[in-house]
Amino acid sequence: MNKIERHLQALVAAILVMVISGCVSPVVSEAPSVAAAREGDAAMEGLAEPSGLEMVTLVDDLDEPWGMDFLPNGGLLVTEKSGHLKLIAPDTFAVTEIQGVPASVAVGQGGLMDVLVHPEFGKNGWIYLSYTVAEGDKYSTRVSRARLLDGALVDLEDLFTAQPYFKERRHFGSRLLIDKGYLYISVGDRGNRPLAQSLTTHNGKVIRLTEGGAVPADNPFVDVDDALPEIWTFGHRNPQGMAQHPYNGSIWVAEHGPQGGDELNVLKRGANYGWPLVTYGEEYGGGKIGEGSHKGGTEQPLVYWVPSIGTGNIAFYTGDAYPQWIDSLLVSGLKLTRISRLELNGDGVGSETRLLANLNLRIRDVQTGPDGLVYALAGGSRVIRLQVTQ
Ligand SMILES: [Ca+2]
Repeated sequence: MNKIERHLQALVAAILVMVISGCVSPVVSEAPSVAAAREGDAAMEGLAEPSGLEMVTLVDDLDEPWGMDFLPNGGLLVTEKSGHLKLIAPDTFAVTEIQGVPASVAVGQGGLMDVLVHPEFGKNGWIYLSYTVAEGDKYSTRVSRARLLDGALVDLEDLFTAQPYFKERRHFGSRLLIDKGYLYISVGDRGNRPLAQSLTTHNGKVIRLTEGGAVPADNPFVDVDDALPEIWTFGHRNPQGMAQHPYNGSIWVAEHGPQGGDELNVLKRGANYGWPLVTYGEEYGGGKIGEGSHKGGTEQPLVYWVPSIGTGNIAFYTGDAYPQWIDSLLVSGLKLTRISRLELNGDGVGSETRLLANLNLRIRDVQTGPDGLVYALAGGSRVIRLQVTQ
């Protein structure tokens, strides 16, 4: 081999090393970080004892993630409030952006909010989104669906826009749920409290439509003059959590209350949940709201929190990855930075424990993955997973 050949051989080897190392560079730049998580009695002062739980951070560079849902293949769709829909791959946790997402506006508490994968996604490909839209300097909540195909949304259909639009930039609600072909949408009071008691607007309501966006003929107010026929329940403040009971099929809603007034409610057709006439809370900084805690014709919450935990989304846990949690409701806490675990007791709940209270992360959404593990959106940027270490 002459000198030129040796140089060529060295050059080829160097290029090969560069190409190979380029090809195998990891998709995830940092190993997932792990922190000890603790679980303890909800009423206890200070931190609980170590509980054999750990919190693994799978992704930590999202921009205010708000909602998430799993695809049948284990991929996780996550919304960012700024208007982006991300797909997190199973196993590698590589993040890609879904194309064709409808335009939303990120103002105050609004933006791109919930994402829901249709229960029969494998047959129809539908994804549902809730998001804030603007008309001049006023805002509302819209729900659309589209089919997810090759990393993009196609066949976009607008199903619902809450009426009317308001300048206020808070209390959008916006959780989505499908049950037996019906789509449920939670809408907040938008800061206009008295309208939660009016059947002529969508403020402070849970909406029920067919999954294609039509008004079902058996909705409770379809025959009431001036009432909006989409309304299923009313008297809600800012319902940001919704999940279906695994055994009796009822729909439970977590409602972000005023100071000391977060609620967990069980939806009943046509019922009034009381806001702002009835609440266990008070104005931020003190001051009475409404008429007290009870009133004829209004539903009592199943659970209320004093002080408020700042409820986000909720999820029933029926998996077996954490033996002590079988048959629990998990409630995200934004203000008290925890997941509250309520043991199911018949159609109600029993004792409450708190998870992750030692980690100081705001929890926006919580879901059970197809692997039976609990996932959450935490700290304004992370997807985390809870794992048992022992
Ligand atoms: Ca209430």
